[in-house]
Amino acid sequence: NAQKPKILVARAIFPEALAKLEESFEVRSNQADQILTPEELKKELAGVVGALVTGSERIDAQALAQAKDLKIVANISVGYNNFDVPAITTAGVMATNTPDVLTDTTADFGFALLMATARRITESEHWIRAGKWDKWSIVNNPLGMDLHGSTLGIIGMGRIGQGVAKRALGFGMKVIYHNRSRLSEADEKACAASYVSKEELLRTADHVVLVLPYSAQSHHTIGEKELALMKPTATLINIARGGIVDDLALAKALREKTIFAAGLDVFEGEPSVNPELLKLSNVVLAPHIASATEKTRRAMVDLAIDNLRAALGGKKPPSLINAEVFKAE
Ligand code: 8YV
Repeated sequence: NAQKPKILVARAIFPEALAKLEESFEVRSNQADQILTPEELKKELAGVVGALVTGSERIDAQALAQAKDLKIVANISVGYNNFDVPAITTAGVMATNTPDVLTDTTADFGFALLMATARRITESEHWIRAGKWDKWSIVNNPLGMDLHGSTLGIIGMGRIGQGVAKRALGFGMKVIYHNRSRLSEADEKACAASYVSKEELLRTADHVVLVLPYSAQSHHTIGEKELALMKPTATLINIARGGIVDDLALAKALREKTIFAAGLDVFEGEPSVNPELLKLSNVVLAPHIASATEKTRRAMVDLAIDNLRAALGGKKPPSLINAEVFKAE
């Protein structure tokens, strides 16, 4: 139907969601799921009025150069460091993300990594599979670190950080946090969390969880200097973004056991993982799956589609990032 507006779905989505979109739109879909090159992305964006994208697609002036009809770019992701927001705004395009729907699922995964890392779960499994488990032993089996009774340090205290803090209460952990701005007294109370400087957090926390957005300012928030402040018994969990941690410096700290272990869901240059990290047993690796449950990934796709439909229907998208672009019709 030539009358239907054209949209781009840059990556594979659930078939039912795609089928529903096809009722209202002429869809350029990519169920093969290969990541478009910048050149392909630029071509695909030319001539569509809306696009569903993910963190893997960089949306900047170059990508938008020929996108004369584009009204909305809807990220299927809460983090939007793949967006050059000023460039998108200059192009008069609405930008949206998917907050809230993934908060609890991602906070749960923070705890999955905390547990797996502190209690050496994946390392233990590899040990069994390698046929190394020949007897129960008091001292010669993998010994981990406790979560209960320990101090949890959270860097980045947005929705997900607060979700991690609330879970920590159930584990009997003391929670300290660092954030660009302090939480309100009521929010601090709800999380039973105390604000500290980044240095104090790194010095005193037994487990450090990173949940801050990636930006030029947060690049290498954890590098050699910061790792040196941490306790040799401490663990580091990254469910934020690759680039927040200097992975090479982290590999060195893990190798030299200046920290106990790390749990990583995100990596600098992912899906490549620094080979130095791959050599180590005291690191738990996950392929960027903190939001990956059936229910939540569907909710993220649905919210991105709600944003797209709202924008193309002249309504304000529910999670609009650049409100200045929206003009009520
Ligand atoms: C996304 C994420 O799956 O929401 C985020 O910020 O990191 C993940 O939930 C990923 O960014 C792909 O878009």
